[in-house]
Amino acid sequence: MRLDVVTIFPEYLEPLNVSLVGKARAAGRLDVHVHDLRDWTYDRHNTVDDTPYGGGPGMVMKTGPWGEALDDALAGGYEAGAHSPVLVVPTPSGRPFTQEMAVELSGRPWLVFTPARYEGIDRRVIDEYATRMPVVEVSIGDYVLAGGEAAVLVVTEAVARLLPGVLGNAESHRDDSFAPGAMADLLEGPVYTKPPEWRGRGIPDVLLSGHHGRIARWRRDEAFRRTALNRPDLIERCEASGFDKKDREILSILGWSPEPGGRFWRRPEAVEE
Ligand code: 6GU
Repeated sequence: MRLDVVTIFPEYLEPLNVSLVGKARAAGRLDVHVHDLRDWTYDRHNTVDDTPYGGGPGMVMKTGPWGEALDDALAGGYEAGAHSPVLVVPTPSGRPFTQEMAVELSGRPWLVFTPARYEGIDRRVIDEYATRMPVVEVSIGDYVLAGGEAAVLVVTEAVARLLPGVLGNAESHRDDSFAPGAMADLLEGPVYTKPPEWRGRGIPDVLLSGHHGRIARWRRDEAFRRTALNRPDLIERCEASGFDKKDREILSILGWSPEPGGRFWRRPEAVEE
């Protein structure tokens, strides 16, 4: 997979050299090209922004540098044999970034990121490239960052770990929270490793029992516990028909009841943890 990132803070993307993403690059699975937007400015101050038409606070990133930077980055990619780019535009006004989007993007050969600062990029730039390639505007959550670079790191890490051969073990993301299938729609429960006792704290007996059936059930119960506590919305949106008898038992203990519509709702008298 090829990645191009155009930014006014290339050094913000340094973490792409580290850890899993860095290894994916070293292994030749990821080909990353970071471009400094200011390389496409020609005035003494390397201006990339200007005041917004219609007035209002802040500054807007100018068409000129973005257009030339993207044209050159795209030309460079095509010359190197890349094809079928997707333009990924980080913005708090974008579609919420999900594991499903990460899976989709991980199947594409070429992602081009346009992290912006200030109030964002002149809309004509996005509209122009949308005539040439798919564009996805993504938000990584309901808060406002000072710029899109951190979002590029987030999206890249989520995508890179899904690339064949990067995580080493195809099983490793089958049980991911939010992965389609298996533990679908539940958060993962707690995990433990050696030593068996630490500061007077032991390991849940079941995990030392060697009884795979009971261990799987315990893990699923813990997943329900954590999901009910931290993400009740995930349980509310589940089809109750996907729950077995033991699932219903743990949900009842946690204060959830089946409702006629085929979902679960939380009884108001249920107390936290
Ligand atoms: Cl992608 N960019 C910015 N600036 N803020 C955000 C965001 C992106 N996602 C959530 N907040």
